[in-house]
Amino acid sequence: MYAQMVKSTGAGVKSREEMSAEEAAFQDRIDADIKIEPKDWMPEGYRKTLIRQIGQHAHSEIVGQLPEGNWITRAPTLERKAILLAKVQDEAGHGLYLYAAAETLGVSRDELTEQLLDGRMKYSSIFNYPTLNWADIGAVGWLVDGAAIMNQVPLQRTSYGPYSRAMIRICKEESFHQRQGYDIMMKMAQGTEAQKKMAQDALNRLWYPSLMMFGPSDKDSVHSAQSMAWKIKMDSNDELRQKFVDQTVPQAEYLGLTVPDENLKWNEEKGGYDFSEPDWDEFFDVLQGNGPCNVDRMEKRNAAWDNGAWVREGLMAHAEKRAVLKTAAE
Ligand code: FAQ
Repeated sequence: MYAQMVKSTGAGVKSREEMSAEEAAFQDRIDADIKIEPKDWMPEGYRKTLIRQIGQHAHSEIVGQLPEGNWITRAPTLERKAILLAKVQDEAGHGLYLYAAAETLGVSRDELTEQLLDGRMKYSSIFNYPTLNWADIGAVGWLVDGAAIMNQVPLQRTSYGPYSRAMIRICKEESFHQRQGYDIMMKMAQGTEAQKKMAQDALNRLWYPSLMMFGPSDKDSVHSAQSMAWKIKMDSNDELRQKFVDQTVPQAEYLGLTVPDENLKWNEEKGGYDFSEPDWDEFFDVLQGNGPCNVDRMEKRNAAWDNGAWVREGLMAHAEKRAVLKTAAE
């Protein structure tokens, strides 16, 4: 029922000769790094790809509140609670900027939400994993926000103006999120033996799901070629995953924690680490709705939508009343 069953169909990238005059002019603007704005002409595929990616991204921010929201009432100190509350609120804000960016492409927030709730749209696989102990909240900030930033910093230069501008603000906030996560990990890693064990356990469980956030390996990424030609994506999935590993391994070493990968090794020649691929069968299984928390996440989102119906209806009735009064006054 809650499978994220949108089927991927990777179409080939058109050569210059195959493009219409409008498409060629559009590609020239992209190549010259001129931003595309909502009222500009754009190929239908560009519009659809943006709606899919921005919508998925917005849904990830909203569903992504659930694993951390789970710990607001159980944060170990008042200060940690206030920080976590602020972070979770930021994620809601990110969702709203992104839905607003998607709306400029002609799709409403309600339509996107309905597609999430009935399984036609995806959200990031990472949020189908549980947060079992307080160190997981540290690991989410450090690894999940860390992976999110790695992906989103280049997206500040993405070709679609409203998406690019939303990313600039989101990235600033994500940096704070990443640091608060690393700060929790520092405290845990320097704490008692039991706390250090919790930190290592969190890293063990969240390492590979974090690597999966960058998407399938390049050979299986159906959208990358076209999305990169349109500068909707700036780097390939594998390029970003490599950068994330290279940045994160020294941070784990500084914490005195061990990345759970026997094959992890510095490769002098490539100037980066060799590392084990995540289990891609598990990744695709999670996308099919079979992760540890898929059902729970979607039940919570459906309940929130249903329970909020009276607020939406009240706001609509109020807006209609105001419109009638305004017309009468004119
Ligand atoms: N999970 O051809 P590609 C965050 C799907 S924000 C689920 O490579 P693409 C903040 C993909 O949609 C995290 N599905 O696809 C936060 C496609 O299926 P479709 C979200 C995935 O789009 C932190 C199929 O696989 N960030 O965490 C995933 O070119 C803490 C084939 O894949 C963004 O969304 C996945 N991990 O590249 C919040 C960033 N990976 O649609 C709270 C923007 C792939 O054809 C707490 N998005 N798929 O049915 C992107 O950069 C891209 O969309 C990728 C995927 C890189 C995610």
